[in-house]
Amino acid sequence: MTEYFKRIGKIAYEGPKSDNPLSFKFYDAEKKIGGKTMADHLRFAVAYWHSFCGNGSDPFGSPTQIFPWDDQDPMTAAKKKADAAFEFFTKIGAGFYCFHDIDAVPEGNSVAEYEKNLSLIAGILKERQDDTGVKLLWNTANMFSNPRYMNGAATNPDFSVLARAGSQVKACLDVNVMLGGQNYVFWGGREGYMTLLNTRMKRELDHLAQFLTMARDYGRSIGFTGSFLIEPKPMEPTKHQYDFDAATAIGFLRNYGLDKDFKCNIENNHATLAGHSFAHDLQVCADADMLGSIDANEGDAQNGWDTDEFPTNVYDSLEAMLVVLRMGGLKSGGLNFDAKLRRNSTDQEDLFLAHIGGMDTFALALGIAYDIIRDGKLDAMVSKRYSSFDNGKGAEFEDGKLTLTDLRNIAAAQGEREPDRISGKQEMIKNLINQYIFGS
Ligand code: XLS
Ligand code: NI
Ligand code: NI
Repeated sequence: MTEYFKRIGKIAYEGPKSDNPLSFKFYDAEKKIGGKTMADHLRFAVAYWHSFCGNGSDPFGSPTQIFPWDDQDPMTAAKKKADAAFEFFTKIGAGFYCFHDIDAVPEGNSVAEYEKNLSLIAGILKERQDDTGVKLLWNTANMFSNPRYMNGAATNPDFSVLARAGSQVKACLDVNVMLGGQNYVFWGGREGYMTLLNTRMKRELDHLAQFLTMARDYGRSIGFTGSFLIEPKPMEPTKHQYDFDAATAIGFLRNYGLDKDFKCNIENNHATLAGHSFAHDLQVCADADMLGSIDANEGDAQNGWDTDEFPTNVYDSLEAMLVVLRMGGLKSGGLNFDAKLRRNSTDQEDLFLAHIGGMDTFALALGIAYDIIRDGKLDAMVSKRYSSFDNGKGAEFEDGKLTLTDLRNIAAAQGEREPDRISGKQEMIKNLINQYIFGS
């Protein structure tokens, strides 16, 4: 088989003192943290689209990347790309991957041709999965790039476009089951509106829910047992997207009775675009038992769009891992790098360096988060803040045993005495976190 990443071998753990840029400094796949290997905690997944399709073009310039698997014939290119992808997954040591239908195959000129292309390449992906042990974390249908989706897919005001979207989801679910996919994702890039003046919002949301219900029913009927995942994002490309943030998506799913089968796939840079932190959206999901998986990337503080950079921010990743560990781990989700190389990162090794950086960052974050939780100092400080609800009248309030009049009487019994001012200890807590990060 052709080797595409020629001068690069399997990336090994060499420790923090290594001078070799093509080695892990912190990610030691088999090292156990709290009885579980780092690989099992972190469940890294490579994104087919950014890694093997992202050609570096932007609104101001043409492609900058040269892919050795490119070919005049699109199906030959798709086959070579699949081989290159699995070579990469194996060399970087990621246990999972994710893809959109049209990342992997040419769309063709009809539904029938699309289905044929998809099932042919899926057969190759299955063979490579079996050869390498790499698994499918999730797949999805790209229902945003083709011009037919310019007014939306499941929320398109034209039924024939909605039906076409349905044909893609059906084929993608078939492929998912065939590949043993653990989740199935919906990211609604065009499910929203550009102006309310031409939009019936309620009707579009009803359609979206109906469409998702049909996908759920079809998936379950062919043996898909994993989670369906909604990936919230507030905007871009559409001005306003219906899955604005985690809280909005969860409310929508509950409203339409979809919350038993659907969870969220949370992306760092989407949460920040919605005006939240990454940890905020993760915590909203964890509290609702709706955190399915994570698109791990980071944005740029100066930019108002989805820059999809590889994560190197240990602090953000640490806050994310605190949420993940406290909810008992990622379960069947994973950490997918929905992150791309910069336009001017054009050396072949750059794709490796980017993933190494992201994996090392989350490995560091995992270790620190584990220590913080095990030591219990932070938790003790936070628990103390709420201790007035642990017994006495506070506990009666939590148990629903008090009335508003009771609250009045309890407050009145204090006479002129104001409640104590109790410090939130934010400075102490942040200093403590820095001690964990930099103190060892
Ligand atoms: C775009 C999204 C996309 C999804 C998959 O902003 O993050 O890449 O993850 O369609
Ligand atoms: Ni994104
Ligand atoms: Ni994403």
